[in-house]
Amino acid sequence: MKLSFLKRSSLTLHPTAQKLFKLMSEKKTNLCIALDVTEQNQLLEMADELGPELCVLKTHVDILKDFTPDFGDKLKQIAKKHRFFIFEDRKFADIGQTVSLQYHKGIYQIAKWADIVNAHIVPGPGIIEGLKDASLLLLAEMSSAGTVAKGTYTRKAVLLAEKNPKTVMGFICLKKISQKPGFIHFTPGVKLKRGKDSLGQRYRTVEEVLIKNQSDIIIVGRDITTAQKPLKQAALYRERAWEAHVQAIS
Ligand code: 5BU
Repeated sequence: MKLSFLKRSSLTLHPTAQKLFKLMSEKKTNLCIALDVTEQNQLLEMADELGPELCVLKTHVDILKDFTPDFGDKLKQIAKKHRFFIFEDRKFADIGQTVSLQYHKGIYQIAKWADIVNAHIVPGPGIIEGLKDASLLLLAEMSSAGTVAKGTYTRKAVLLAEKNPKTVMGFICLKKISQKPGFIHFTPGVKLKRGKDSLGQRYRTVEEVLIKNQSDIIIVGRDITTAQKPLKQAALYRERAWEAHVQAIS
């Protein structure tokens, strides 16, 4: 089934998924940028510069060396200005009680500023219960070489998502893994050319991910953030990804 993002917004029970599908459709972007920088101001400046190009901005708040409690509010203001969602790639992986505390409490207070978070399914369904007030992506597959998240494990993630459509809005995966159109597929490990880094990351191309593998959103980090002109590079990825999406559903 080849459906537009707009059509799919009416086929999900998840309010954040509905809004994200609509946003992608209106803003014409299915690009998520991973801003893996270690200084808050650099992150906020890049978010402001690249914001017009993306639908989702992905953070790893625990790599910031100068985090201050106003970070979330500042990022939220930029997200509102440019209309994008904030995805904290926290990869929760503990029992329900602990992940609930990690999501709401501690230094980062993730629940206050992140629209989307993700979780491993290793602990079983309790992790979804513990994060039931979050908008959750399940890690069904990973881009790294030798990942054990495959086969039965991936299928289990899909089953868990389908049982919890009001909490789970989609997946981190390498390809389309659920036939239910309400779930959004996010794929990391994307570059303009296939390849790998020196620490196990594997890259597929934009077209491979969106056309051949039928994913929805590409997550791109260093190839944009370390480019000489990040905005120009982001615009290029945005264009390639949107063209690939249009081709995939036509
Ligand atoms: P890169 O610079 O494009 O390689 O960054 C990829 C980002 O996506 C980085 O923040 C990773 O933590 C994140 N990522 C990933 O690369 N692969 C995965 O399977 C998952 C997350 Br889950």
